[in-house]
Amino acid sequence: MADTTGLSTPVALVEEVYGRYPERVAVGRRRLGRPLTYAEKVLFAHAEDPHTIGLERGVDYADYRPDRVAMQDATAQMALLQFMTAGLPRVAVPTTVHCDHLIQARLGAEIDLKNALDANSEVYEFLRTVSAKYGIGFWKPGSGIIHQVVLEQYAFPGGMMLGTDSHTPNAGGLGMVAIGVGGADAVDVMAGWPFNTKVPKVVGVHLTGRLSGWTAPKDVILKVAGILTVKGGTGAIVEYFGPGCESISATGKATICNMGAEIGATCSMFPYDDRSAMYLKATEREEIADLADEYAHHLRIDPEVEDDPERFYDRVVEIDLDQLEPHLVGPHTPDLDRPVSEVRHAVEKDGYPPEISYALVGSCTNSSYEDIGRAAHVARQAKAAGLQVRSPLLITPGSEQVRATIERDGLLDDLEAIGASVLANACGPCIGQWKRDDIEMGDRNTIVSSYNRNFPRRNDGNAETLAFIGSPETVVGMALTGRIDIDFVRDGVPGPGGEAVHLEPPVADELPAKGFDPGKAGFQPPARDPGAVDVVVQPGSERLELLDPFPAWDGEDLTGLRVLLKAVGKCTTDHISPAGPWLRYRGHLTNISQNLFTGVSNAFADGHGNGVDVRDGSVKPLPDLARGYKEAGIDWVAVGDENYGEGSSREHAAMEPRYMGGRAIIVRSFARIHEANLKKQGVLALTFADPADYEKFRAGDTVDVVGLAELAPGKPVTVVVHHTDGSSEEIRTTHTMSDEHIEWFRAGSALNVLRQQS
Ligand code: MIC
Ligand code: SF4
Repeated sequence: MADTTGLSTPVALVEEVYGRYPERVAVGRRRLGRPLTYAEKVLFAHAEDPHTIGLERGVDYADYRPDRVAMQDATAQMALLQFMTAGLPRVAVPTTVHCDHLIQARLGAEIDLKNALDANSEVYEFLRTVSAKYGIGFWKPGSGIIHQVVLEQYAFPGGMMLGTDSHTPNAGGLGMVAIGVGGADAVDVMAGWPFNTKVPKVVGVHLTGRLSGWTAPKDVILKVAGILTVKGGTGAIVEYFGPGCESISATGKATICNMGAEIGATCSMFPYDDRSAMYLKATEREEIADLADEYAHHLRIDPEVEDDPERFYDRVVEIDLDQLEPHLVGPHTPDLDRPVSEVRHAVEKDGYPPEISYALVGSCTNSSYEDIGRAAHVARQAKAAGLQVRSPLLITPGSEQVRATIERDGLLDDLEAIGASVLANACGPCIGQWKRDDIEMGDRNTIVSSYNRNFPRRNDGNAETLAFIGSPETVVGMALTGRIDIDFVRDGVPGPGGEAVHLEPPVADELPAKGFDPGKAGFQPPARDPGAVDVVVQPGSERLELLDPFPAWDGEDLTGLRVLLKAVGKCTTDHISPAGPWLRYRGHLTNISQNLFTGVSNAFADGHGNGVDVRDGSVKPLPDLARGYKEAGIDWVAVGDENYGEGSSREHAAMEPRYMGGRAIIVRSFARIHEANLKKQGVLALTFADPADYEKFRAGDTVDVVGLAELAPGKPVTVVVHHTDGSSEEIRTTHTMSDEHIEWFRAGSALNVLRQQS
């Protein structure tokens, strides 16, 4: 066990997993009576029991045994606070913690990292000591963004992992089923329990042609997002197949899988191929590549599926890479896509400010050696033509290894030579950890990034910043023109004397010819003597707080609940529990609850984050209103629209409502991770049987949720809405609770059940 939390996934573990494939795949084919998709093979190989596991996609719940868990610092705090209360001596599966989210971008890599170390020392020390004590590998601040580090060190074809971050599917670039979850799901697996989830549907994306020219892997997922929309992947694994796959590098595939989070997919994945083998070798995992070669026929779809995909996938999307153009999506949602060549029409039609105030390259999605190499190739050409960026350009390398290597190979110099600045190897502006001094709040402005999310306020806290997303080379091209409405590919970049400079399509090595330079060591293995490690949570700390169990259900129907809010339009986790400055309180439930619903637009009150106190009609910030109700012993519900809880895996968006007296969230539809998180925390996650019933909720209503003694899987739940005029209406809602989930509701939370049993 001891070596399982080292710098890579041990070959013995990979061998053990592959050893299961022949028999498990045969069982799967026999039970389903048909050939298998690649995702199904990986799932059968990781099923708790392949002989009895439910088979019906999108319907049955099933238990799986993931090979690994990874957590980033902003979610690990709450996950580990929960794990600690389970009273176990160490984690049951290889687990790592990565410090990446808490570093604020402001003045450049070195100084920002130093400031983060000062500002977050208490939290880092907590994570370091908990990791040391419980057998967890710890990656220090500055070592890189979780998903990039996982891809470089731990991901392997045909494996399965969980990560407490929605972009965990990045590891699908190496053929892994890598699923983003809330902390409580990760805690189950760390405690030795299986991961319970709905058997996913499988969407096939058939790639033909070859990527070439200015078209990048990012454009594949931007296109897919446009086709499937932010809801289209919900409950599904998106599996790429077809001859086009081999034209994409392993890190390019990771980009595509990473951003599959934006269409709500459970995860995305590519089959194992030569490009995966090259990447494994370049990252010093030759033995894993050799093993994968041996099992290669299992690490891809069955040929019959490839020949007749419509029969075996729930949906098939066709993309011809030869026809694919560079895309730009946004603002405000990642599925508003159009080719770069058409952006000028969108600017004319929708009045987006065409000048770019900032251009940003990096994030876990697009910060590989190849990404930076292609961006640097554009920069070299620009420099040769006497160009400098017309908009400030910020670069965040994905990992210390990428940073050290691009520095050694001169790629950073190329970018700096046209005016780019380099930030720390961390999330930075992608998660609102960005201190901008160039605009005032409320200033309308346009930014372009190679990131993955673009919800309002996401990057700089300003709702008037319009964020567009494209590939790294598109972002650099646009930084050179300084405008989104110039098609730099066709029309060129205005040169110093006004003439158009035509840039060649970017070309770069996908892997460093001289090998990776690991840079500064950032890994701390678990302690040899865990008993000697003290984990400190200071009483009175504003950053960390030990958790009190949520109260168990009292066996009564929930009656007289207030409607705290009715969310209008998009309600992502960034609306429910914003990040940015609030990342400071991710380990302190009481303090972070002060941000509850502050980004939501509520049908009952103007502005953002306001609600009406029905006791006196006053308008208050929603967190204050919720707290006021809580203190008065008044429980409440929240009502939401489609895809409620889209976005992040942060379980704070479920724990905060629970902690503040929210008993049920009633919506038109949920995003997967958020629904799972609500159930884990003992909140009733209810969906309108008739979506039109959303309209029935009015200001001042009270709500009863009845028949709870008979709560059962598949059985609708009745909600009674009492209006202020004395009338009432009955509404039918559905839920996806299994017997186990109902047990969590009764016990008060999943953690309470774990505590009772361990
Ligand atoms: C994000 O991109 O929103 C985050 C920050 O990485 C989150 C996790 C978090 O909120 O801590 C995610 O995507 O899961
Ligand atoms: Fe970090 Fe942004 Fe990636 Fe989330 S999406 S892990 S905040 S870089």
